Amino acid sequence: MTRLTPNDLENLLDKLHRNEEIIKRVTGKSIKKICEETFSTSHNSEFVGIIPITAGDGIIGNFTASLLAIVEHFGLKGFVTENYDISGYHEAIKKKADIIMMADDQMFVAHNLRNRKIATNHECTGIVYSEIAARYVYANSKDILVIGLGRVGFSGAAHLIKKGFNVYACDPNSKVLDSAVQKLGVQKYEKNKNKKFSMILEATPCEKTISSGMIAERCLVSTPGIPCGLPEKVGRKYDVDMVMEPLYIGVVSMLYSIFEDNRNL
Ligand code: 0TF
Repeated sequence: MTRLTPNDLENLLDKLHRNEEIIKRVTGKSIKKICEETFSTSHNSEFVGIIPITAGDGIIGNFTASLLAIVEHFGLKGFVTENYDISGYHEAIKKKADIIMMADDQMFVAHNLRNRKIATNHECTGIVYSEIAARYVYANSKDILVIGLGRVGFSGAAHLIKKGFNVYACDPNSKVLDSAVQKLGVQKYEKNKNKKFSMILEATPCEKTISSGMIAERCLVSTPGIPCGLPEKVGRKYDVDMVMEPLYIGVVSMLYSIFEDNRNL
């Protein structure tokens, strides 16, 4: 997992609006609608407490402020606690937060205290970016490529298999790849077979993971990966559609995954 930097979080609202537009164009739906449909939940005026955490490499400038901006962007009220860590948790409960959000270097969670649901960023990021890829309006088949089978890629691949897609996957670690073949039923992507994809989920912390040989005539790359795995030159040459954003999309997915079920409403 790449640790975000304050730089990644600069102009977050611009990136957010740009990606919201791209998502609408390439899937026909808003990110909120996609999350509502994926998790069958909707929000209910939850009050969100966000706690800065000093463990490990410590506070990331702008991280908790960006989370608050995201929460407020879609109409919820929230606050960043003045205190850090356990004292921050105590403060959030005292201020009657319904949802707690906090992250250290290993884990980023959202916990809904009303219904006890808990979300992890890596799982929800995998789910939402794979959903976006899977909804590509110009897709020419149900074949989809997942690059990188870490926590995000694995979660995305599992979600796509559940949805009935033909998932091809690659990972530099052959044990990880073999395990996903066994556990999930993904197929190994073999470079020499010259198979091209119109939907790609890229979930690695590496550059240049996507080569021109993988890309179909119309192609969507859906990626939370920082840095970007699609070389700029390749992206331009093939006019690839790309959804890529550092925080917002994964956080919306976390929130929807813990909101109240709306199936019985
Ligand atoms: O940087 C990360 C993750 C975020 C994934 C977003 N898709 N790559 N995690 C570290 C967060 C540390 C936050 C810090 N403890 C704080 O400011 O509270």
